[in-house]
Amino acid sequence: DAGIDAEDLASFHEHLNKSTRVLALLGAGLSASSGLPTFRGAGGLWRTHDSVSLATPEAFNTDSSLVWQFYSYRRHMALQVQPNPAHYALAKLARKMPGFQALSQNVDGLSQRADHPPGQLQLLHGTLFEVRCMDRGRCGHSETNFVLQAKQQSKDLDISDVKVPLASVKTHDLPVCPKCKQYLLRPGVVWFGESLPEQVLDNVDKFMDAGGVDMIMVIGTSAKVYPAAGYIEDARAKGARVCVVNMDENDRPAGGWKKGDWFFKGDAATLVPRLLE
Ligand code: BJW
Repeated sequence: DAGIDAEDLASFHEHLNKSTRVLALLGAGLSASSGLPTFRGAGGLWRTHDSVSLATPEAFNTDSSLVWQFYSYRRHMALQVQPNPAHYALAKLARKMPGFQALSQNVDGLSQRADHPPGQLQLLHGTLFEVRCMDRGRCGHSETNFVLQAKQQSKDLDISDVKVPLASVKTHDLPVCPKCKQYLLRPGVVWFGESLPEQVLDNVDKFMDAGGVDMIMVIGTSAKVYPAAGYIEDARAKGARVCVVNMDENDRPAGGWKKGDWFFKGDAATLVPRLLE
């Protein structure tokens, strides 16, 4: 049985069955088998651009047209694909265990579409399907929006392919805030150097302060981005055992492996439902 050692699986199940307070830190690898690319490693390039370098306020300020086309493409792709069995298994665990919280770094909306209870899903890095005014301080407009695209962008072209020419979208054709009618709209995601949503940070802090943590599952994330990755150590400090599900054994938690950790190597979409069945 690829990726699953029978003894590890048995000891994981035994521990899960005794657990009442469980966290899952989710990353792009969870949605990989749905067909969405990850950030780092193979597939982390969008055209010639490193996806991580487009996810910054500096990139937006320098080339808002390029960054809007990147996000329009990602919004479109995320709506095209379907949640996979891992999203559904996590949603099911949430319904069964009130003390389960998923801390998702993903912005693709797939956990929501798998009916993960919203109160048990903390969107650490926001969502592609909220857009908000660049003028956060004064205007502050934000809205849920599934249809907005950068103008002139054809949905039928695969603009992630560098051979497909990128339309030249002028800044004045980019989506403008409908409230102040002055500043551009931007995707409601968290870029490097920006704070995570305050309410989300509060929710996680409250969970951590409410008692011990039995286990943290670390699923499909390189665990390199903070503060998200720091929740692994925070959970350990609360007594949690760590279970990593990843294609790559080198993507281990900062601080390395500890006694009692589990590592299940392989595709999250296959492994997570087996672990949670
Ligand atoms: C599979 C699989 C399959 C593949 N099955 N597995 C402390 C120390 C050092 C730096 C900092 C620090 N605290 C803060 C910072 C600065 C910075 C940071 O962390 N930098 C580090 C990179 C060094 N953090 C921030 O700026 C954060 N803000 C903040 O802290 O504010 C306060 C502050 C500011 C400045 C200084 C100090 C404090 C904000 C971070 C925002 C991250 N935003 C992004 C973009 C979101 C929008 C968008 O989607 O475009 O979030 S970056 C990108 O990385 C995205 C992801 O959510 C995030 C994590 O990536 P993830 O999910 O782990 O993906 P990958 O690709 O890295 O990994 C995929 C994994 O899946 C791999 O392991 C594969 O093997 C695996 N895999 N297929 C299972 N089928």
